[in-house]
Amino acid sequence: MNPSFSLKTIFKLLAIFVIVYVVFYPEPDGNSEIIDTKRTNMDRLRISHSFINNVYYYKNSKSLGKNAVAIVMVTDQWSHNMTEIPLTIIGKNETSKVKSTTRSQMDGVTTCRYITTVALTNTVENPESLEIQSRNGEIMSIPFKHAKTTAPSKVMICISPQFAAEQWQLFIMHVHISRHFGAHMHIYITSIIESYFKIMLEYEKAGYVTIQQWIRMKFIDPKSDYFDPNPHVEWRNQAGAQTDCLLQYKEAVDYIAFFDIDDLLFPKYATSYWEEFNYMYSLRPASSSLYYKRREHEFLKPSTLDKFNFIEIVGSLRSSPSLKSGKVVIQPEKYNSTWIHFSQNHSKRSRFEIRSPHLVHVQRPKQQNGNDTIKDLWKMTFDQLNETIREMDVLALQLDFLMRKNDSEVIQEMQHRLPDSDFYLPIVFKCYYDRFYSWAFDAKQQSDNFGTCPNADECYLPQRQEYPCIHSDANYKSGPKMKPFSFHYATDITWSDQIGCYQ
Ligand SMILES: *[C@@H]1O[C@H](CO)[C@@H](O)[C@H](O)[C@H]1NC(C)=O
Ligand SMILES: *[C@@H]1O[C@H](CO)[C@@H](O)[C@H](O)[C@H]1NC(C)=O
Ligand SMILES: *[C@@H]1O[C@H](CO)[C@@H](O)[C@H](O)[C@H]1NC(C)=O
Ligand SMILES: *[C@@H]1O[C@H](CO)[C@@H](O)[C@H](O)[C@H]1NC(C)=O
Ligand SMILES: *[C@@H]1O[C@H](CO)[C@@H](O)[C@H](O)[C@H]1NC(C)=O
Ligand SMILES: *[C@@H]1O[C@H](CO)[C@@H](O)[C@H](O)[C@H]1NC(C)=O
Ligand SMILES: CC(=O)N[C@H]1CO[C@H](CO)[C@@H](O)[C@@H]1O
Repeated sequence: MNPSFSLKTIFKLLAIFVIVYVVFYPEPDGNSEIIDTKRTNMDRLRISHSFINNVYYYKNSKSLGKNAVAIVMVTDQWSHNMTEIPLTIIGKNETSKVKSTTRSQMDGVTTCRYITTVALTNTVENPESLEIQSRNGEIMSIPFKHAKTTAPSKVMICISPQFAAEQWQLFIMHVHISRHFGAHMHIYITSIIESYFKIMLEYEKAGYVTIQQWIRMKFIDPKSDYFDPNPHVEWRNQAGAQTDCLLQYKEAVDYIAFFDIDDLLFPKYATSYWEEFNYMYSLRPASSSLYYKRREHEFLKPSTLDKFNFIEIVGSLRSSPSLKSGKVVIQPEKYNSTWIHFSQNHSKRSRFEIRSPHLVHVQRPKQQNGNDTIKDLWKMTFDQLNETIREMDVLALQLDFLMRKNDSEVIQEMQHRLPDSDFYLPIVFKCYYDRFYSWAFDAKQQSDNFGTCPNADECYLPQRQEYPCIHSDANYKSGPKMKPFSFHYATDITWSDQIGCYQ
């Protein structure tokens, strides 16, 4: 045997082994959070993480078909683009098993790593389980709910998530206006002052509002490197909450409005929202949405419930000449997802922009107690009220408010524990201003945050002994290591009085 030949062979084999090892041995995917406080790291990860907010099953959907499934989640769009990569869903019932693929759409900005995503498919009838199967063969079971088939009203107003919520005045105003014009309010809460929360629960009992927890997203067992979604999604995933509201009421109502708590709409052509929206759609039936621009307003915010009076509040309203980007009212069969202002899956031309009325945007109240520092930060001018609010409606609102208060011992008891001046508003407003409003609306383009993901998750919120807070809480689950998307979700969602007033 020639020893040099066998040595050569050994070297060849070694070289082949090294090449095979380099090509096929999986690069480790880590297991840790990548910290990116500047929110500018655009690295692509081998695995995109995704947090599932909710999964809905529709036995019969006008727009999604029979046995439809809608998954609403946030996905890391910079690592993998879910609109280009279908997911495989396995639905099982007693007798059948159906494997289908999804079609996804995203709604949000490309400047944030995580984006609201809806994946749609059709599956077995009456599924007992739903699973996602990944390209690497891993299977994960996902919890699902039946979408609603009935609702308290034909018009739903979905209110984006509230955190460190203290402006009970805005809630009382909005919830009575919503009720008076025939809508039901669905509100998402992350954290809220306890006394305010107890009053909100009274309105829920009386059938004015439905309250739902909006939780923080968490990857409890990520199994590969990840970015925390909370600081890397647009405004606490507000678009996700609005999309969740759309998907749960999709088959149950005629109209859905995606508003903030400070976006008030007074109908102008009819006495109820339902008739007003019917009328608007009759003018342009093919519209994807009714688009109401927002007009800034200031008003005198009462410091106590005793001083709360719709006649005085409306009397103090003053309008700004400027109009800001608006909010939409939609027919749910025409929408599968939405963003904060409208769905980006519809052309601008398809939106019916309503010339009048506008939303009465009450972001800038003046206080009876306390100073108004937010007004110095971002200055605006106000003149006499330039929106139509009927006196008859204002009187009815005041009467309904008095009756509600008179009817509820809890409201009477809690009213003395409500905060009489703003504490969190100036802190949150300053934080939002620095992170976003300054460069987006107030021409301060030298901001360090120019063009970055609109998010204020890292803003510091002090806590106060005298005003305890209720916060959403949950347990979390992570699926196996799935490629290219790994999924996480929450279970046992509840309220906690142990967390405090945080985002
Ligand atoms: C919503 O999804 C359904 C089912 O995939 C589709 O037929 C419909 O066109 C979608 N609508 C919009 C507005 O994207
Ligand atoms: C994802 O893919 C869609 C469809 O191809 C495209 O419109 C969108 O810009 C892509 N998003 C990103 C972040 O690349
Ligand atoms: C299971 O799904 C199949 C296919 O959708 C359907 O034909 C069957 O009726 C379903 N079984 C039950 C018990 O709903
Ligand atoms: C305004 O009130 C806030 C909190 O109530 C306080 O921290 C701040 O110093 C006050 N500012 C002025 C100018 O009085
Ligand atoms: C009131 O609004 C109308 C249009 O909606 C505008 O033409 C008019 O100038 C406004 N008046 C004032 C005083 O701002
Ligand atoms: C308030 O409630 C009391 C009894 O509960 C009733 O007698 C009174 O008429 C009510 N007042 C109003 C304004 O509804
Ligand atoms: C304008 C727009 O983005 N339209 C898209 C809406 O979603 C459907 C289905 O995903 C696409 O086919 C459209 O191009």
